[in-house]
Amino acid sequence: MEEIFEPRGMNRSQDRTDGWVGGRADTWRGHWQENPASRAGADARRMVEDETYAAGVAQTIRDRDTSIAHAGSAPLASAGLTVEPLSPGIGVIVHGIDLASPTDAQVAEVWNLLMERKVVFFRDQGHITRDQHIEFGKCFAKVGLAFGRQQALAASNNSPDDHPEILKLYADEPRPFAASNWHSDVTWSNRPPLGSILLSRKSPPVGGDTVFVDAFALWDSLSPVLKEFFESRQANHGRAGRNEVTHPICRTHPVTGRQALYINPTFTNSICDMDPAESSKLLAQLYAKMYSTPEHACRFRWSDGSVAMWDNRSCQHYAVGDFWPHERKMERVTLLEPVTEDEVPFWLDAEGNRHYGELLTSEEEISTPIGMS
Ligand SMILES: O=C(O)CCC(=O)C(=O)O
Ligand SMILES: [Fe+2]
Repeated sequence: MEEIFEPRGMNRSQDRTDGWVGGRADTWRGHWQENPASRAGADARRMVEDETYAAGVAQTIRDRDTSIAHAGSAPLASAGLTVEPLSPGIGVIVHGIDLASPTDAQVAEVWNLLMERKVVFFRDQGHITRDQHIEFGKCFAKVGLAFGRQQALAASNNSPDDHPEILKLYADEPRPFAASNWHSDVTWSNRPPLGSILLSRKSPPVGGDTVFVDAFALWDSLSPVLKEFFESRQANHGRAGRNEVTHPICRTHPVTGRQALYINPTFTNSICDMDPAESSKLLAQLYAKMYSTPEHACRFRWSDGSVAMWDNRSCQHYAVGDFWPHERKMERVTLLEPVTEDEVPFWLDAEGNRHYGELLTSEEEISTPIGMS
């Protein structure tokens, strides 16, 4: 694997034996250039060699950050919204909206921000009812069941009887629970949801933050060799009690056309058509890199009534499990892809052809409940 996964080698001379290869596991010696490059969608190698090109990228980023820092564009302002970015690349808090009665202009701006920032947040929305939570979701897409297309639930997070669209994620002293593992939602399904809108009904006094990582940046910061190796390749995803499904490792976003790294340690079992031991080793190395790059992440501190709305196709998330024994009560509405062909993740090749994982064979597979696992 060494030839495609090239460690940075910072500590090579120290003869380390723990497998750690530098400040963080890396795939490319030019890593120090990768963040500006990925934020601007730029070619990091060219930035090293071509000063004019690098200056142009710098100016693009300067302009973008200035507009983010100054609360955005004229359309945002005319919709009555202001924004507060959580990090340069991902996450923004949107102020000036009441989720119980958003205007059309606000819905349009929130959608644009979601595409650009991958996750948007709102504060002080604890007054909205479950019906209003669902209605807000319907402003953007079809609202699914608790797991999108899949409706069955684990005992710990049953939907309220009268609201099958709401996924309850409740935790307290006798019922510890946190989704403290990196994932994109429901990749064990053939048709993972577009995104989710998560509302805090009760937040712990401290702890229980949620961290989001930019999956476009994760893809962009792979070495060219690794990118070529992964384009057109699939990975197996699964969950106990279900058949495995396959998804492209490089996923093209159906709206922005950008490419995202679409594997996660929670549901991805292996890389297709690879020796299992080699696949495990490569995935472990990738995860070490993906989740040790704070530059690609943002962290959200919850309070009662806070809301996170994320694009499941362009980011992953992790609920920090440090709040026990406090109560933490979250309710989620799950958004479905609006177009049937977009419901199955795909990779778009240079000729414009879409490559899907294994397509569904029957309607039944979509709605078959998962076991209580
Ligand atoms: O509890 C959280 O912060 C996130 C839970 C989660 O993973 C989800 O709602 O998909
Ligand atoms: Fe999740």
